[in-house]
Amino acid sequence: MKTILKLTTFTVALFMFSCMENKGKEYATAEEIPVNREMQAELTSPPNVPRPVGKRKAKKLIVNMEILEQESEITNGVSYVYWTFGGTVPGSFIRTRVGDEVEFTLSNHPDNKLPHNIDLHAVNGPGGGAESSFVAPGYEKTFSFKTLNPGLYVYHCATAPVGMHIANGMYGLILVEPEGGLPPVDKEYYIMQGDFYTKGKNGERGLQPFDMQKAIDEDADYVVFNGSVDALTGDNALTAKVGETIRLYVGNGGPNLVSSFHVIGEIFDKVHVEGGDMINENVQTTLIPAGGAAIVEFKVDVPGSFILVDHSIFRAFNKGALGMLNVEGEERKKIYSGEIREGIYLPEGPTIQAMPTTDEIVESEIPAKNLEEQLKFGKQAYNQTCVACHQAEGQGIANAFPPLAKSDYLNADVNRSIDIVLHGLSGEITVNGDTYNSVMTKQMLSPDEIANVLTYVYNSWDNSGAVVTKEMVLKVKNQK
Ligand code: HEC
Ligand SMILES: [Cu+2]
Repeated sequence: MKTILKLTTFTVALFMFSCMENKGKEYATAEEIPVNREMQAELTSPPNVPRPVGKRKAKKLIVNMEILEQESEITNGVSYVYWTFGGTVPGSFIRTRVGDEVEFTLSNHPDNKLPHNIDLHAVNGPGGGAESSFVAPGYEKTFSFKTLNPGLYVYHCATAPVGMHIANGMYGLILVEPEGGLPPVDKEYYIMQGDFYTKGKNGERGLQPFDMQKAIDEDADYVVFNGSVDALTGDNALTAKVGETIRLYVGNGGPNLVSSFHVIGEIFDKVHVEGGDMINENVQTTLIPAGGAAIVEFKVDVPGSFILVDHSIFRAFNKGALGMLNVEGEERKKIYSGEIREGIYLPEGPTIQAMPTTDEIVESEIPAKNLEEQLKFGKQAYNQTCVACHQAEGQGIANAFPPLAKSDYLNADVNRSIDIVLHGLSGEITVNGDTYNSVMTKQMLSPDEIANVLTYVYNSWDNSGAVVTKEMVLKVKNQK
């Protein structure tokens, strides 16, 4: 009796074991994975991604991609003719699984001027599909491929001059999920960096044509996420809630620059290095080659604004490679305290500290056209430079930074205010009855920007409504 029981247990265990063995090794190679039925692929515009593949079986996946050449803004007042896969830069996100048979149709809109094609790095075949997909305006081409390798892959146009087609925005990502799918997360987003080369300098207004020489010299005017400077800021910022897990599919279209992708205030719990199987953990900055990708994952632990950058940092703050992830939820002081105390620290004594002169600052390339624009640019400048001390509503901080809101000192003398922003201020002053004896360093702004920021200040928070022009700033500047 005892022996029989033992024997049965053994057989059951053996049976289960062989089943498990089978599950993982159902097919020796991805090529052997059969497909049954077909389905239309869901394509999405950045920063969105299609629904996860999960446990679905391999299928014949129909992808219809349309090429559109269209003009839109790269930043405020500057437009560019983008060449796109699906009407966006980067192009539509394609989500597949290993073993899918992708039937890809590339159509070139009749209004387009040029022939194009597509090279998908997820393809095993000549040109990644480029040779079979070369298509003139008003035509479409179909080819098919089987996804053999899981991973996150770049696709791009490969029509000569290849660099120009990529520089104009012809790139995107295709994800090939492994058998069984990727582990679930709370939020997924699609981000792709690209460098742009325009005839005019960064910020120069109007329709800017592509500049071949700058592209050859790798001298980018714009380095951006998702095709334009504001694609991931302000109302377009990514969002999440405290405690959520985030997965970012990050690609780099190039054409030239390598991205040092970093999220300020976060650590990547996991990085699928170069979009492949290797997972690195606890990463601060991950390199994403031109024509490459990475999957980064992290949990957001505290609320706040987390800034996505290319940590080649002038690209972030001067060329546009900056995005935002806004996280809402309860503070968690144990993880991050916020500011605990503040004091004034003046190691060099109460004199104005040495800073580069305003003459060394390049003129702002974007003079405001009218008062409305002056206020808009002025607000931007205020939030970049003045807000740290004078605070968001100009209320200042008691005993340290005088208020700009309803300030009698400010409203009494416009030229004096210009002088303060140009050259800094130290010594005792009285603002609205309170005395301050501190130091404001000279501000690193061009005459245009000083005019804008002061006009914004004078037209906010119950101030006098004075308008400051560049000429007024230059007059004060040249008096000294
Ligand atoms: C690093 C901190 C800091 C920054 C940044 C800063 N200020 Fe000030 N500001 C001060 C301090 C401190 C004083 C008072 C100096 C004193 O006590 O002599 C002051 C005084 C002033 C005053 C005169 C007093 C008043 O309240 O009316 C004006 C006007 C002013 N700042 C404008 C600006 C503007 C505009 C900007 C941005 C372009 C700016 N400040 C950026 C610290 C700063
Ligand atoms: Cu093209």
